[in-house]
Amino acid sequence: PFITNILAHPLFRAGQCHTKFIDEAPELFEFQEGQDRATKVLKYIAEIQVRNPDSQRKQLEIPRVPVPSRLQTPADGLKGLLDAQGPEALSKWVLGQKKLLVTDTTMRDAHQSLLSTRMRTRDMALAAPGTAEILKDCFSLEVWGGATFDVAYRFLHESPWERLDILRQAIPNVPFQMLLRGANAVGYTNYPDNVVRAFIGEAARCGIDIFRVFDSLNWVPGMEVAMDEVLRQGKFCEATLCYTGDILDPKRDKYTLEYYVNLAKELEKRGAHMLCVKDMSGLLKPYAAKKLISALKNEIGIPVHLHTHDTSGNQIAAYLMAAEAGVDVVDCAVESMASTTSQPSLDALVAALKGQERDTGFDPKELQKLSNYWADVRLRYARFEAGIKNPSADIYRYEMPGGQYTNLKAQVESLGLGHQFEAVKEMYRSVNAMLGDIVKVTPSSKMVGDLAIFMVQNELTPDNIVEKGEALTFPDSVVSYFKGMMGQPAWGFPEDLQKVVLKGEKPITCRPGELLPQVDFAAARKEVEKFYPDCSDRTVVSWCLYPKVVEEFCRHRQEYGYITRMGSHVFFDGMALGETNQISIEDGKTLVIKYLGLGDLNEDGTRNVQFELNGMRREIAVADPS
Ligand code: 3PY
Ligand code: ZN
Repeated sequence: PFITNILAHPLFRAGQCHTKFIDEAPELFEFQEGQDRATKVLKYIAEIQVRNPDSQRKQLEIPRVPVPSRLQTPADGLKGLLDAQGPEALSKWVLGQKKLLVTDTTMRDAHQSLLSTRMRTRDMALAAPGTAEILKDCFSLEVWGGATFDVAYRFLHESPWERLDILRQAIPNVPFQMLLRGANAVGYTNYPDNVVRAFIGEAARCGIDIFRVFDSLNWVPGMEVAMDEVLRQGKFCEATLCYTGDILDPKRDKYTLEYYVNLAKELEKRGAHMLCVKDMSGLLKPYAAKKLISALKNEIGIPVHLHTHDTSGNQIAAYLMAAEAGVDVVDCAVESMASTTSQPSLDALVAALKGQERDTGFDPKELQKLSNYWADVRLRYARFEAGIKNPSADIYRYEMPGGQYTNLKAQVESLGLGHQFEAVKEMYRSVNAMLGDIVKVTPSSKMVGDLAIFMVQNELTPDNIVEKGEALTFPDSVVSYFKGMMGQPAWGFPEDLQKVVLKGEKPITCRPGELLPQVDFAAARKEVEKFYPDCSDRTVVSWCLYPKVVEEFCRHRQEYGYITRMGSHVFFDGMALGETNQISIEDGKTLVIKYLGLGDLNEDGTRNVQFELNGMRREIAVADPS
């Protein structure tokens, strides 16, 4: 291969090789393996090139805003305290603080809610050193969990575990937080207990410090195993009550102040180090926040962490009210990734509290650097924006989680029902009423959305669904809900509808984990090794959660190589004519790729795509779909 490389080298072919030729051309030593890896990456780009004509391609990467740098060793943050003294000590420390503490959600919920979860690890990694410095005083950074786990594999062709490794290494000083859907882990259905435990164990080993555990119906048994495992791992357990309804509205008599206080007490009793009030739809109005947080601070002894989405535009006000009522921590995002369906702006909160009793202590000028960086990154993800440009107080009517509010339109459009979007939103509301007013958050919110779409598609109404539904097969999520596989709603199921959906199948009333057979991990590993030899334990756990998605990810990696560090404009759009890019495929190994153009169509339907790879011309033939 060495001789082949010499013969193919442009300097050799141009007769320009002198005595130092070999020293100055390290690419001569790239033998088969390196060539193969480079070819895979070229193939990935070539396939994008043939799908989109060159004339439509955006030009070179938008100039990147310089990434804020950090000092050699990042300044101390709370991670040191947590590691040295444990979760109880952190919980106590929080209670002793006067300032309002903050969790930054930019790398998880903010892009999940604004950009369909599509933020790539590369763009986070570039922000990480600056984040370690500028956000060193955060209570935590929410960087993992929720929908980011499967979307990383499914759409970004990257490993969520590697993302965690990279961020952990760059940000060793601030606690990392993840969102865990209780028995649904990071999926949409309950998993066997040993899978939930194995997943938490791996996440803890890979760097998650704080686990925010919730159940999509506020059903405590649905959180039981996850909470127990977090505690067993010696990690910080943030148990969650999901807020729905309106405690200020006397006509909403299910989700009352008493309901929430009782739930909070139960979670405290079960060993939580902190309580999260998860206002996933942004329904906690400012005066309700004051009332709820005051009551919780009076009734429980653990700190209270408030999470919300600013869909209505009211939520900085809600945070200020909550701060007055003594809330300990609130969730915010860097301002260029904040507001509307995302979290309230960190920059705005910092300014609002400057010089006040609960001053957060952040430096607005430093925060601006991060905001500039994320504003620039966000431009690259414009295609994933839902076009929500203004606050929407109609969220109080629809009660939809931030991410779902952003995504539902695209989901409805993809089914050819775009013209019925308003009808689907109204139906979402009717479905909630028909089900007896349930908590709506992943996965119960997805089920309500699926059922609303299904009802619009099939011209069903709450009045005729029991009669007309006999002849219909309901969506999987709806069947799973009525079977009890998402847990038990506090006020039960509507029985007549349950019968129609289940068509003779018997629902369960116990924890699904009690019935699901435990997974045999050795057997699971054998299955994964059929398509991915020498896989890690964490890949096996991922496969137990998402078998098809993980198999496809592994196959994609075998076919297209390691593309996690490729620039996002190349990853999504390919390269402009004449553009040169450096793409790292491992530490110390960078490919220099120049795109030269498309060649003619071959007889077999493939088209040659022309590149220069590390100075040498390369043509890659890929199927041309046109
Ligand atoms: C998730 O479960 O992904 C959520 O963000 C719910 O709010
Ligand atoms: Zn959220």
